[in-house]
Amino acid sequence: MTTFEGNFTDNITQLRFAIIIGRFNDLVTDKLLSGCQDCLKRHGIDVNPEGNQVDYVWVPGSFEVPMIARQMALKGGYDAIICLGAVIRGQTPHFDYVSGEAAKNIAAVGMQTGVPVIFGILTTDTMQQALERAGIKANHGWNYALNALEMANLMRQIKAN
Ligand code: INI
Repeated sequence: MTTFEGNFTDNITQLRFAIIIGRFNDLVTDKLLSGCQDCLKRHGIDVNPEGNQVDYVWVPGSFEVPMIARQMALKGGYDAIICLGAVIRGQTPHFDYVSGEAAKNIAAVGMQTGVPVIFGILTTDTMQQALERAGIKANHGWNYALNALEMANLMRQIKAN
């Protein structure tokens, strides 16, 4: 029998990623993206938009992220798709609708297409909490990229064996 476990070294130059970023709260999502790119770069991925390893898609907000993630997954050729957004609670129930739909539909994209989709939508009560998770204390974007690398590698291993 076999133990499958993703690593961060195999086939690095062959991996391809799509990153979908919500522009809403871009003070936060810009930083998540930087963290993401930093991690990918340090693992040997060419993050240049003109290169052939990472494609970037900006959408209006987190609500639109899953639809484009699905489109990119169906287009084919990506080892993993990273979804970035920031939903910050306001005074209305809007937060619950946007964050709920984003989470549910991003999960559905992975399940329906078989392409690993990383849930990188921050959901916080305040802007301060979001910024803390986007670089002030830690940058969750870095971890989302690490998760994408691991899942991309794991998926290749499972398909090859
Ligand atoms: N989109 C976000 O990404 N974060 C939010 O906090 C947010 N709030 O609070 O409204 C938000 N709304 C926009 C939404 O994602 C859609 O772009 C919009 O509803 C149009 O479909």
